[in-house]
Order: sequence, then C-alpha cells, then structure tokens
Amino acid sequence: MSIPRTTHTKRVGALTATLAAAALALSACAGGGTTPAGSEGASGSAKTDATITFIPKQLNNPYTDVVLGGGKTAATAAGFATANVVGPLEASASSQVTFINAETQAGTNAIVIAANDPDAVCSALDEARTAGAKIVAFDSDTNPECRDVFISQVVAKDVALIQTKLISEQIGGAGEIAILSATANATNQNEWIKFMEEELKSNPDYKDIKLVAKVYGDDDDAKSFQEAQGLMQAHPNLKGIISPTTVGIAATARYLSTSQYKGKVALTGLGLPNEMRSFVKDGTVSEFALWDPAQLGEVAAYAAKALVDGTITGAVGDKFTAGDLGERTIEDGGIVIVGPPTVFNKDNIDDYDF
Ligand code: RAM
Repeated sequence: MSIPRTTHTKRVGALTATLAAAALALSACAGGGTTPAGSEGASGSAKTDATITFIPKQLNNPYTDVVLGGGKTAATAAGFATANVVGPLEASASSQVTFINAETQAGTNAIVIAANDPDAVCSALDEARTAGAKIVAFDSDTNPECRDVFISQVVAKDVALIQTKLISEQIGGAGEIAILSATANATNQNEWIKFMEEELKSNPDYKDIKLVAKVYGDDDDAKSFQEAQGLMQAHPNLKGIISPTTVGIAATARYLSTSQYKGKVALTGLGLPNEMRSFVKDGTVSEFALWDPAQLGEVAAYAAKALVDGTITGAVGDKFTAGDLGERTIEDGGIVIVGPPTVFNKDNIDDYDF
C-alpha cells in the first residue's frame, strides 16, 4: 500500500529544478497490506484507501521528526492506507507552496501542515480543498479560513506564560532579557511572542524585567548559534534569553555552555529533553518546557481521518476519538488543544525520551 519511490520521485520531479535540488521528500508506508484497523466506522463509510500527507515547517528539525513519528503511527492506526511526508529543508515563508501543489495534483485526501507563514500557503491550500482534500493545520496555524481545523499543542497563551514565569524565576525578577525565535513569519512563534510581550507589560511581577531584543535564528542551528553570540555582544547586561523554539534553545545552550556566560545568563524556552539533557546536567540551563510532540502528530492524524470520513466537518463542538489519547472536541476558532506543557529540570529530565 506504500507509494513506490518512483511515484514519489515523479512528484518531486514536477518541482522546479532549483527547488528539487534544495528539497527532500520522504515517503512512508502507513498500511500493512491488510484492511486497516478501524476501517469500518459506525456509519460504514470510513474510507479504507485514503492518503494523508504531512507537510512540516521543515524536514531537518529533530522536533519535526518526533511529531511525524507520532503522526505516521497514528495515521496507520486511524485507517489511512498511505502516509506521505514532504516538505522543505528550510522554513521560509513560501517554501511549502510547491509541495502543497504537488500533493494536490497527486490527489491526496488530507494535508496536515505546520505553516511557515499564515498567508503564503493559503491559495495553494484553497486549490487542494477544491480538489477534495481536507486540511489540518498543526503546530503553526494557517489563516483560519484556509484549513478545516488547527491542532494546537497547548493553549497559546499558556505556552507564553510558562516561559515568562520561568525566565522571571531564573533572573530573580529583574533585568534585561531577549527572545531568540525561529522565523519571523511563523504563526506559532509570533502568537507566543505577542502574549509574552503583553504579559511582561501588564503583570506587575515583571515590572523590573526589560525585553531589549527579539532576534530570529530561522530554526537553523548555525544561524541560531550566531544570533545567541550576537545578543551577548550587543547587550552586555543581558540577564536571560527565552528561546521558544527547540532549534534555537539547543543552539543557544551550546553557545552559552562554553562561554563566560554559562550559569550567569539564564536560558529557558521550549526544548526537546534529549537535546537539552547535557546542558541541564552541566548547569547551563535550569528549567525549560515543552509538550509531548508525538501526541501533536497523533491528534492531527486522527482529526484528518475524521474529516476525510465525514464524521466531523471542523465545526465548533465536533468530537472525534484520537486513539488512546481519547475524545477531542473542536473548540472556538476551530482549534483542538492537545495537552498541557511539561517543565523539565535536572530532577525529571531523565524520565523523558524525546
Ligand atoms: C521548533 C519549531 C516548532 C515549535 C517548536 C517548539 O522546532 O519552531 O514550530 O513548535 O520549536
């Protein structure tokens, strides 16, 4: 039931030469050649031959690997016959458009996308919908009118508040801080940063904290490392850095860990425990947060199947079952929340393996 590599190569072959050279496409078999489990829904209308395509922000991102691991496993369990993963190697605004177009031409039944830019993907997604595909945004939303549902890892404001709380605790509630983000267009990053800025301004507990810079490492390890270095040069009094991206926090930790700032300049944000473990143990980082990335992929795959089968339309109040993760409800704004964030520190980080 897998899409043969040749078929996939054909899809990539439709791209421009430049993009094809820069892009990487993966294909994964989601079916075992037998009737997928759960293919007979209560109404008897569950599709057994459906294809799902995941389009992450970028492929060369360890966070993405964990999300897609959960997504592909859940796609099989939900009853998709085939699961594809395609996407760009860098997370620039329009980098996903060619992939959406190719998947539309190939006739995929569901596109699950983490948008690099809320606007840039919209007309391509509209064409996919016209061709019959269901659209699930996850991790980073599109404009709401361009998708059927958004699977959000955590309530966006809570993601922001946990990071302002952690940095405040780590710098003793006073001093200059900076934010080292991913790309400047990313919907998720910008929403979290907006809530952080609002909180820093309005919460009296944070009146002595001053946000002096926002910089962008583009979810590129080398650029994030350089931005961290640049922040320290430009702001010698910096007390702390919030990096709400797994790529940014790991690169910043690596920079700080061998610098004179280790243990003096605080670093928190959103990180993968497996990437941050050594920096927590060596004292570069004391606490950071994240959710379970695999669950984000899982809930997105089950939502996509429910949309393809027509058991939900994406309307507020629609409910679907996300396998072992249980029943989920579509909330205001067409959003499904996956789960609460976890805070990691030296006492619990060895309990997690992602
Ligand atoms: C990076 C990406 C992703 C974000 C995580 C926390 O890997 O920017 O979109 O959700 O960090």
